[in-house]
Amino acid sequence: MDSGELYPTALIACFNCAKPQGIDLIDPLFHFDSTLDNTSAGYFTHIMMRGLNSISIHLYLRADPFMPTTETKSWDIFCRVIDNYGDIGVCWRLARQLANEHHQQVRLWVDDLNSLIRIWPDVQNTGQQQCAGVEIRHWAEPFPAKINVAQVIIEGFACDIPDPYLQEMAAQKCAGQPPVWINLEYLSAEKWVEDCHGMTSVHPATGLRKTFFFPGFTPKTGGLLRERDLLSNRDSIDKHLFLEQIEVQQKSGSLLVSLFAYENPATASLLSAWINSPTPIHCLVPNGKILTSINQVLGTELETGQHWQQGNLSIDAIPFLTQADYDLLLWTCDINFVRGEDSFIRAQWAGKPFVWHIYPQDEQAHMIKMDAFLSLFLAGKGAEFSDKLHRLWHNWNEFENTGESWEKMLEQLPEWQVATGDWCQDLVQQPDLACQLVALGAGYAPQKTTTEKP
Ligand code: TRH
Repeated sequence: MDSGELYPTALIACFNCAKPQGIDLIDPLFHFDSTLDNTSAGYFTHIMMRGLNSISIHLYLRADPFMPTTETKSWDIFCRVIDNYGDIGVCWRLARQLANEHHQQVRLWVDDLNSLIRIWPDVQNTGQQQCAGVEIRHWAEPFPAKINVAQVIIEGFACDIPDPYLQEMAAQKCAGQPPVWINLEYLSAEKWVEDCHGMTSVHPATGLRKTFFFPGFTPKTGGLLRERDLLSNRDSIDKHLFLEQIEVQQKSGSLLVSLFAYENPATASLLSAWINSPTPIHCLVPNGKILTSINQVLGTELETGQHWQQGNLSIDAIPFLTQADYDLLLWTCDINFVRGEDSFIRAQWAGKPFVWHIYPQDEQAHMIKMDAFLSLFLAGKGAEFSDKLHRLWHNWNEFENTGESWEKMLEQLPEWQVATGDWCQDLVQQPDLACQLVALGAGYAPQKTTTEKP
């Protein structure tokens, strides 16, 4: 923005754009801060005006509305690993994207380095290191006192920031530079997420304001993690080369299925359907919990690198891949079984049919979440297709006869492929999660009224 000729009388900062340099020169006589929510594009607009008698409006357009900010801020992301790989999976993916795509200075605090090493083997088991553009710190007790507080702080999944750090944040606030404090929540397709996304609460002891940021599938939520080049990379993959790299020889004419799930008693009926399937099924299983279920059902001790065949089913036990290579697996396969949160999202970007094993919660809360997602995904779809998909996902998650519902769903394969492709194309229209966080960190995202923690 050229502030040399004239001070602007109006500034429109669209959702993803950086704070233009000239804005510091504006001393608004009149300040109007409004949020317009264009649901189709998912943008938000803030308007600031100065002076009323000679309003002139300049519109500064950037070519790509999703273009990230170039303003570098320091970020601290805190991650406690509850179990499995989803907590660190999401935080690590976000950290890398903020650093590499948005040129932010990112420090990731994680309490369990081994989980991170599992999905990103370049990481070392050491207290402090630099990897993939991110500074990684082992979050151990006691937490170091007098650590420099970042400008933007992400608390992964309400993990509670360590007290010494909180005190430093409070000191920053007293010095007139309060950091932006964001709690990144778990993903849910439930309707209430739209209302709670962006709500803030004031921390009683320090007076610091925290924003609750909810990922989601609609423009009124925080969106989903999606790297800028994700879909173009997906579309240019050399599947044969990838299969060669993981030492898999695809059975000709077979349906390639990746299987990532928690231990699941319904594996028995699924494997039986696959053995007797009219279409050959070639199943790729990254080392993990579901391999235990497979071994129990088959009475085998399949290990990484081993192959098994019976009837029309071939199984390859493949290594647990790096997070980046796991995407390639999803893009290569025809149908993906996924679980938790991060692999579930990645399967959607693959644009291929997928079956979700949702992370089990007390009192069947996860089934409400799963149905909320199915309602969104199946909106406008035919009754037969909807019933069959609903049944397959329920059977798989409720440990019932998944084999039968699989066979029925396979009759709908072409429709299923179109539905997942269209779903991906719709989702991609929305700003991605990292872009939205950057906007929030830069002060451009909407603030909702202060509330108690939702
Ligand atoms: O591992 P998950 O089940 O993770 C979680 C956690 O249980 C968490 O506590 C819970 O809150 C959350 O689910 C809902 O599933 P998820 O989320 O799919 O994470 C798996 C990660 O592992 C993901 O980032 C992809 C990665 N991965 C690889 O890097 N290589 C692989 O071979 C596979 C199969 C996955």
